[in-house]
Amino acid sequence: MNPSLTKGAVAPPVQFYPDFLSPADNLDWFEKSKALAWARGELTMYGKKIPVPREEALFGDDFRYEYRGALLQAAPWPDFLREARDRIQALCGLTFHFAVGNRYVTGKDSIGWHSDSFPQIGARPAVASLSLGSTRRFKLRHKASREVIDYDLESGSLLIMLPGCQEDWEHAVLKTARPVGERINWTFRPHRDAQL
Ligand SMILES: O=C(O)CCC(=O)C(=O)O
Repeated sequence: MNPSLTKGAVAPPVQFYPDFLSPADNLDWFEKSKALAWARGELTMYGKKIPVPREEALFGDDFRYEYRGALLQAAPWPDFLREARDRIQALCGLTFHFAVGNRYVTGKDSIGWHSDSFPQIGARPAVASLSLGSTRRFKLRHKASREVIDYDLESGSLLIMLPGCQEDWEHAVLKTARPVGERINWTFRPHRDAQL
């Protein structure tokens, strides 16, 4: 079911394109994504270092990005990812300068509740999310009403979180006990310094 909107709920400020990619690009870009360099970082919880429950990658224009407390230089765009960025920009008229990749190898990989609100992506950013591989459930939760809306993000789907979404909503892809295959998600984001 896509999306699960309860009667009377507030609709989140998103645009959803379930079939953004053709089946051919879908498969090709998933394989190309898998072949990139991925890293499973560490985070500190209650003073203990634990592996991040997903693999990550960072590509983009020539800027430095603050990422989990470190200032990183994004690797240059692979051709297919730049093309994805260009196609998304042409579709929605918004501008994106870098992409964060999340690779969920099994259902144990996840990303907890959060909003993408870092000073570097500017005020009221739009964030575009392209999914490849296995379907996972993407959850949006309104910060005030706690209303939760689910999107099952299939391969080739594009969900654009419009300005206001990060301010009023959180999102997550939670662990699942269901047997699921690998999934890769790219979130395309603006960079404040490009807008100066
Ligand atoms: O994998 C997803 O669909 C969500 C990724 C995400 O929440 C993020 O990159 O901030």
